[in-house]
Amino acid sequence: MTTILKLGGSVITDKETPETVDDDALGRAVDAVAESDVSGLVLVHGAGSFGHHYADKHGVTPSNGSRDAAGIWAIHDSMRRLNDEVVRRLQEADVPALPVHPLSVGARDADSTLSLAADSTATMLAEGFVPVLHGDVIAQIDAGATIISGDELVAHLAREVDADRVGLCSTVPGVYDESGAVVPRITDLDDVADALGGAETTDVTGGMAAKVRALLELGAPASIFGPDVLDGFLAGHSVGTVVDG
Ligand code: IP8
Repeated sequence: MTTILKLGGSVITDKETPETVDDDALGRAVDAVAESDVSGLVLVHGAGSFGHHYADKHGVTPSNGSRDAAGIWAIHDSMRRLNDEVVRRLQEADVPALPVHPLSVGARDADSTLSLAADSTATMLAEGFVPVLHGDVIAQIDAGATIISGDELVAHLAREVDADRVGLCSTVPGVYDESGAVVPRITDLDDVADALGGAETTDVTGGMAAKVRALLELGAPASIFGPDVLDGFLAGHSVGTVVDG
């Protein structure tokens, strides 16, 4: 059984203050992982108040690359420092966490298709470690380096490691319907197209609609939920919104 869990950047950092870990929130997430008996866990975390600031400063996005090595390193370095902290806290709680830095093990080709040396993550998993990846910069053919988000890593890894379950722990408790209630299950984008602003507009507006569309194509059930039910997700319960195409 393999589970991929993404901890959103805004869950584990203080978004208002640059480069600040939300110690309490990270501590609660670490405790939930440490106290669960989930085996075969891959963790991915986002940037929060770390990488985005440097990505903006150096004008690097998922589609706009840069060849400025110092700028690319500044973005990566901030994410590596956040990752160091996440891995350190997990290890302190006796979780056998090890870092995997996408910049060092992956690349995109000219049409943006991602390849990751998934051997690294898969071998760590097979050996009983908990690989911890993060949103990062990544070299891209003909573009220098571009941003790779945690969500994109989750979608890629779900196929590479043949995940059985995927969880996205974010600051919202799930996908809301038009009345503001959390939708328990989505099997088709049409189920929530009205609430999300219409399927046609999703690529432009991004946000939750783009997330749901990507999750519908995963081939594994994916849950979107808030931090207060992370322990329930890790215990195998249905929490938040389950997206299952
Ligand atoms: O927070 C963004 O990852 P995300 C990564 O998962 C960088 O979107 C470096 C800005």
